[in-house]
Amino acid sequence: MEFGNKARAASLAIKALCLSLALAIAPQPALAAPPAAAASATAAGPAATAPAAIEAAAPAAAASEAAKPVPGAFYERMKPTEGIGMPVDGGITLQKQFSPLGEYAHWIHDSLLLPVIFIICIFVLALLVWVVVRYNRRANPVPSKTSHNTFIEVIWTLVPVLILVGIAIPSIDLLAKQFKPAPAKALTIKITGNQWFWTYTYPDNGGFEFTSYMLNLKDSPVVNNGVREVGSDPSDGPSHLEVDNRMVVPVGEPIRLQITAADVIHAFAVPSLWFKLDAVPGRINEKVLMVERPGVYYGQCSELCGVKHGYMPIAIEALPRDKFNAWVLTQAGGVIDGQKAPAEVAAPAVGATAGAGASTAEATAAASASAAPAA
Ligand SMILES: [Cu+2]
Repeated sequence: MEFGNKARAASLAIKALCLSLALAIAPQPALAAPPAAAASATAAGPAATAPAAIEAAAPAAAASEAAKPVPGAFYERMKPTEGIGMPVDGGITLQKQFSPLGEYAHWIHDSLLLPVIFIICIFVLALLVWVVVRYNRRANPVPSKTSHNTFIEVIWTLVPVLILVGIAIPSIDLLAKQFKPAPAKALTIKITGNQWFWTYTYPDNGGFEFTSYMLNLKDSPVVNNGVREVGSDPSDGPSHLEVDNRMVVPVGEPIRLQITAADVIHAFAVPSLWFKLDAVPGRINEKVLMVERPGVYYGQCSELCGVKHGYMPIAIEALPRDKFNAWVLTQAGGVIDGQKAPAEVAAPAVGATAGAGASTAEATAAASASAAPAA
C-alpha cells in the first residue's frame, strides 16, 4: 500500500514533467486551414509535385542560363504549385513539409503521437464500457471491498512512464535540432515585423532591403494602399497569402534567419517549412531555415499584433542558387560575393520586361520589386 502511494506520487511528478516537455515541443497547429487533403490533392506525391515546382521556374532558368557567372540580372516570379506550401480546402492536419525538420516533426506527429493517442483513447473507452456494463448495480449487486492492488498500481505507473519517455526522446531530439545554430558561412537574412508588413534585409548581399505587403483582394476595400490586386499576375498564389515582394531564398542550404520587430510583437511562421519564431522589438531571435526543394511557401504573422494582423502574410520563394543569385542582382545594391551586377545589365532587365509587352501587372511587380529596396 505504502509502495503504491509512493509510486503514484512519483508517477504524477514524472507525468507533469514529461507532459510539460511534450507540450513545449508539440507540433504547432498549422495556419488557417492546414491540409489533410494535401496528401490526396497531391496524391501523386512529392515526386510528381517537385518537377511541377521546378517546371514553374524553368522559364526563369532558361533565361538566366546563359548568364551564369555574372547573371544578366533576370528574375521571374515563380508560379506556386496548388496545394504545396499553402493551406488546402478541408485540410485538418499539418501541411506537407518541405524541410528536414518539418519532415521529422511530421513523422513524430503522424507515426508516434497520433497512434499513441488513438490507442490510449480506445483503451480507456473500453475500460469505461466494461465498468459500466459489468459493474453496475444490477449486474454486480455486492461490490468488492478491494481498495488496493500493488501489482496493478505498479503496472499503471510504469506503462505511462514508458510511453512518455518514448515520446520525450524524439521530441527533445527535435527540440534540440530546431535550435542548432546555423553554420558560420550560412546566408543571413534579417526579417523585421512591422504593423502590418514585413521587411527583408540581405546583409550578405549588399544589405539591400525591401518591404513585403499583402496584395489587395479583388472586389474588396483596399487594404494596402498602392499594391496591386491578387490574381493580376499569373504567378500569384492564394488570396490573403500572396505578397508584392516575396522573400527569396536559395534552396537546399541552411539559411540564418534573424527576426525582430519594429513596433509590437509579431511572429514569423511558415507551416510547410516548420518555421515559427517570435519577432520581438529590441531583440533578435535566430533560427535556421532550410528549404528542400524549389517552390513558393506561404505563412502568416502568428502573434496578434493589431487591427491588420490578418493582413501581413509571408511568402517565401525558394530558388536554386544560380537563380537566387540572379534575383539578388536585380535588387538595387544587390551583391554576390562582393560583385555587383553591371548597371547596364541590371537596369534594362526591368525595362525589357515592360517593353517586351509583358502584362502591366508583371511590369508593376518587377518595378515595385526593384523600387522597394531603394526605399
Ligand atoms: Cu503581426
